[in-house]
Amino acid sequence: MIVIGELINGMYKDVRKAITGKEADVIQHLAEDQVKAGAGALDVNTGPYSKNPKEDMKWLIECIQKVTDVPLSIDSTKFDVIEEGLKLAKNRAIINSTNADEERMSRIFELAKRYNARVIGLTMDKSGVPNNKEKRLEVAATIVAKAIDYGINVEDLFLDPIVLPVNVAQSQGVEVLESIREFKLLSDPAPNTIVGLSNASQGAKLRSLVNRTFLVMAVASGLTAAILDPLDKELMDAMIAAELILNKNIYCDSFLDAYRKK
Ligand code: THG
Repeated sequence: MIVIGELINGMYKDVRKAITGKEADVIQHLAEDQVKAGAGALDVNTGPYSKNPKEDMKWLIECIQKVTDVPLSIDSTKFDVIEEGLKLAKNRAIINSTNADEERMSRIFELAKRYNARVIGLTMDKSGVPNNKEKRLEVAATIVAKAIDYGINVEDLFLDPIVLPVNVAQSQGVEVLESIREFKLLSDPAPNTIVGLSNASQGAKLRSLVNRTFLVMAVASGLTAAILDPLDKELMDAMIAAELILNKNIYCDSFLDAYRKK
């Protein structure tokens, strides 16, 4: 599993405050702590309130890269913000994200080619997020075909079925899990699959429990990457144990420590 730490996001109050006040140490601690906890990449999102997202993206990436070289997932809807991130990223970046809109796919896949980046493809189009797995699969197939047209390797593509909050869209959990299973059949080699895990528990009371149960079920469905909170130790333990049960790691009594020392 590729774990992408979600905590450097202007959606969080402390991050928003750090961006406004240029408190580099806050961002750097978040970067270091997430990597120490097992994140193999970091999502970077200036948040919905940023007045100058391009400048804020630059500042965030410069802060982060002073303390770690892990790949960055450049999380923005704006092309100029994404390109700014791609220019600055030292390591092979992940563009987060395109959707199935023709115009957006063209521009994002061109950027991915130019900067040798990987790409997350959200399975949504102009009519929004599908409410069943059939439609998600249809949209995913469109993204895979377009990526191949642009010469992107499918191994560098991450299909995201879009997790919705369980408290308002309870029927969508099973559609997402079945989508993960079926996206893998779209090409050989299979595309990666990814979820923004914490979406599942937004507005719910027992957030951590909902997140880790969803993650285990998604891992069992073949999920290969997740944007999540790596500082949630029980969540990471559950993920490691799920991969153990799926025979991805050799059992020993101290399997949690052994995984973390990898
Ligand atoms: N897919 C992809 N990228 C994504 C998402 C996705 N990026 C953003 C998001 N979804 C994943 N990241 C988060 C980060 C935080 C939260 C949820 C998803 C979150 N934040 C608290 C909340 O809204 O309740 C903020 C609380 C606070 O202010 O402290 O839950 O799906 N490709």
